[in-house]
Amino acid sequence: MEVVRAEFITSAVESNQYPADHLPYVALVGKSNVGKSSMINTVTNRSKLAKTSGQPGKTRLVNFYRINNAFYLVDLPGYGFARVSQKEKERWGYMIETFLSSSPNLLGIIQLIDIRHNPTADDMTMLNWIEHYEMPLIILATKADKLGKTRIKPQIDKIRRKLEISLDIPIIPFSSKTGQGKEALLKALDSLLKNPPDFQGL
Ligand SMILES: Nc1nc2c(ncn2[C@@H]2O[C@H](COP(=O)(O)OP(=O)(O)OP(=O)(O)O)[C@@H](O)[C@H]2O)c(=O)[nH]1
Ligand SMILES: [Mg+2]
Repeated sequence: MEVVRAEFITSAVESNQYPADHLPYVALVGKSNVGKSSMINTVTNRSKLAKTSGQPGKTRLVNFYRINNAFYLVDLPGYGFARVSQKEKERWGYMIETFLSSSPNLLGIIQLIDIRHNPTADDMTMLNWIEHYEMPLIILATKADKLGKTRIKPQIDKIRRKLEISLDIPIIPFSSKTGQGKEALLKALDSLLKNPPDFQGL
């Protein structure tokens, strides 16, 4: 797939604020600061489409980006960010849960995990949820530029072991800095969109 058009459409809290055109959604989930918003900029070749920050907790709403007038990449607030109030955490949890439980056109999920770190308890909770609903999943191991080339494969193998996922779920080493993994991700998105699974949303 080539991204020829990418537009920010809207930010939402409640499901009645989501876009009304019924195009499929592919949602990005992961810890705060893992690189979700940066990934959107990288795959769309638009360095400032999604707001990013060195400080975790940048994305605070559910943001919809329409790609090629064909589907949405949905940027969700990150989980596991300790330095926000309990009230804010609950609000983010509410937005993520609302999104996941009221998106009949959710086609699949991209879960982002920092290639340098073991998956967190929150990553495991999210993965269990995704597996429970048999939701199609692509995993990106982000910030691959921060590891030497020879360390990438062993680290991917380690993450796969920790996640205990089957070999047919891809884990793509990815870097928003160098563009590594971008083609593999676009290919995985293509096959998700072209061969939508039986899964019909929740
Ligand atoms: N070296 C490197 N830095 C990255 C990469 N991706 C993201 N970053 C940096 O990591 C920081 C966080 O990136 P974001 O894209 O804002 O992360 P996020 O997951 O959207 O974070 P929240 O909105 O808080 O959930 C920024 O300083 C980015 O420049 C990458 O592939 N390589
Ligand atoms: Mg973000």
